[in-house]
Amino acid sequence: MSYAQKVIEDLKQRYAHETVFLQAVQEVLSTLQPALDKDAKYEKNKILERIVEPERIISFRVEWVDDKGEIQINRGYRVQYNSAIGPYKGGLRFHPSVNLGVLKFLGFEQIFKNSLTGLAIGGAKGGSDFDPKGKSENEVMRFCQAFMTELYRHIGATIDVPAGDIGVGGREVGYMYGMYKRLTKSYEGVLTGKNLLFGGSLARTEATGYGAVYFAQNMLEDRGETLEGKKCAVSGAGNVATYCCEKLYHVGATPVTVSDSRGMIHDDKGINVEVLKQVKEVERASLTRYAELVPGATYTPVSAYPQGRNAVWSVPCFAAFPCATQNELNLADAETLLKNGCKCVSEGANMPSTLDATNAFLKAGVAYGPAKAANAGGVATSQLEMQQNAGMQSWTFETVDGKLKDIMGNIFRNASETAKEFGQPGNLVLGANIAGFRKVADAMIAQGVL
Ligand code: NDP
Ligand code: 2IT
Repeated sequence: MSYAQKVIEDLKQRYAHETVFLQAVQEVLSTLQPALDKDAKYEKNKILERIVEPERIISFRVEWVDDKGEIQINRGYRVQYNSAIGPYKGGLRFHPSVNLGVLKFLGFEQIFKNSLTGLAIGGAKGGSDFDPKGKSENEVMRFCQAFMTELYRHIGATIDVPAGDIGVGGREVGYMYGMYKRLTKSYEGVLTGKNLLFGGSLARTEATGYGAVYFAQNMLEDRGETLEGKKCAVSGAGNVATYCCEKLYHVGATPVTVSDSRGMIHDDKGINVEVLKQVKEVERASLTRYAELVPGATYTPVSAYPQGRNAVWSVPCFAAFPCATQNELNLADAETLLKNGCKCVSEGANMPSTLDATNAFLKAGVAYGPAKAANAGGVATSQLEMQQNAGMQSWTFETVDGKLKDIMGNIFRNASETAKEFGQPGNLVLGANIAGFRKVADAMIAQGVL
């Protein structure tokens, strides 16, 4: 059994119930063996056994009082996974499905993603099983404040810098920032994705979605293709999906779908981004509202999806941008996309494709940008926000967007060249994993056994 396989088997015993965590580890470790074979130092230093264990897990109770005066209890977490190359960095997710296994998967991915950005940021993730849906503005504020009354002890501008993820956007970051400041007296860049009024960066809101499109452009350019004039399928209707759609128009492509947890919108004329923003960012409504506002757009509820399948991926497209959540694209979806002529997949969400779907894309040889490379623009721009905060500066939109574009190009080239180095040109899964891993592993070795 290979070194990587031994570590995977051991983890399966220890964390049998953390299925998405095991999936993420398997996805990374199963591609690392060529790098491990090339240099014995990784096994000798037990890097895999060390890198799969978080440096620290903080788990806490969050109590708050709802509008009816009833006491509510949620669970809060921060997984400080790896600080070899910089302060812990990664988002906070508020969603009822959050548990430690989900956050370990996200934190583990974040280590390699952050390394790939080329910036000095370690890997972390956190969040809560709090469900922001259906909560009043005051309830969201009280929850965010209660969450921060514990989290503040563990974070800081040079220690650990959280940001948004599913269920956490500018509003939540603002409430958490306010409470951090009140508790610590410190006005510092402790969170990213902040409002522009108190240290936020221009282009951070747009960065993940824009970055996923820049990544697709890099992959396609390398193959002599372009997004111009092409139909694209986008899933999700949140931060990443919205700005992915916006950027697709900028580059001359047409996004024809968006989706949320209740259903999908399909419109061959193209998704109306202004209406989408109104429905999701302002009204915080379901996509049925979008269908009311845009004549000609069709709404398909989740209950009408084909068994176990996501209807978004049955819409013929040249490029697919999964921007909702993990495991939203399975093998059958991948086969449908390929059958319909899909030539490019750029992952805005974290681990949206199942392992067999990923392998189907690789086997078909289409341009496939795995999440940790394709969606790294969000966290990279968070680090640009940290740079601006540390230097007490605010850069223009064009400056930040220009840096984002350069970073996405560098990530593509790094992953692509690493894939070639290991004899698998075009396999950006292997390329991104090995490139991200080597930097962190080498830093860990240089810092000794801690
Ligand atoms: P948002 O909360 O803004 O939006 C999430 C979207 O995905 C919503 O439309 C939501 O629908 C949908 N969704 C969530 N869970 C499910 C589910 N189980 N099934 C179907 N749809 C679902 O989050 P983001 O846009 O920020 O995040 C989307 C993805 O991108 C996540 O995987 C996140 O980890 C990843 N990501 C985010 C980054 C960022 O900067 N924000 C950076 C890098 C990656 P509904 O509203 O109905 O719940
Ligand atoms: O998954 C991710 O990279 C994010 N949610 C963004 C993290 C960040 O710190 O900006």
